[in-house]
Amino acid sequence: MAILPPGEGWFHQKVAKDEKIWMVLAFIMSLFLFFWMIAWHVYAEQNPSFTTYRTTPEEFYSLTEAFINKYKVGEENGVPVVKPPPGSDVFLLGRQFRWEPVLILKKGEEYRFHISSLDVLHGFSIQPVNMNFMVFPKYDYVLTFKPTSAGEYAIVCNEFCGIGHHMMIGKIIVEE
Ligand SMILES: [Cu+2]
Repeated sequence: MAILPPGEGWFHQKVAKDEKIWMVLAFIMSLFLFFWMIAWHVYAEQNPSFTTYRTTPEEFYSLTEAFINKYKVGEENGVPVVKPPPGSDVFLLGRQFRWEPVLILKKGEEYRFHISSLDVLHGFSIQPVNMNFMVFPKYDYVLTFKPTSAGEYAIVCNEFCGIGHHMMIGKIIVEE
């Protein structure tokens, strides 16, 4: 409720000229932002197209475990290091507070990534290329991934997920 009620017949009063100008400006601005919302997806290459499927933390965990056991080549600070063959399905799991496994990929080859969370919402961010995806529990986030330059990339979590959030750093190694 307003402090003072508006005067009689306010609904039928004419809109003032400056108010009309602001309405038009706001409309143009929202169209401009709406256009960039779509264009940014294409030009910025930071949020690639993906599909999501329903899963459960248990199911995704067992799929990741099977994937790790199949292609494991070593371990780094207690995190398994996995080298899947080009073209294969790759499982990457986010949980409080780590990403697993560490992946070794081949430059210029395509992989089908599956990303999900075991517990809460995490943010998947590859640095320094700055690609960002949201990682939800119960959703299998699937996208085609093709590394185009060799090197070591860090995966940081960019959604605050708890007390150890700042330590949640994973790794992708791209070989020539
Ligand atoms: Cu996190």
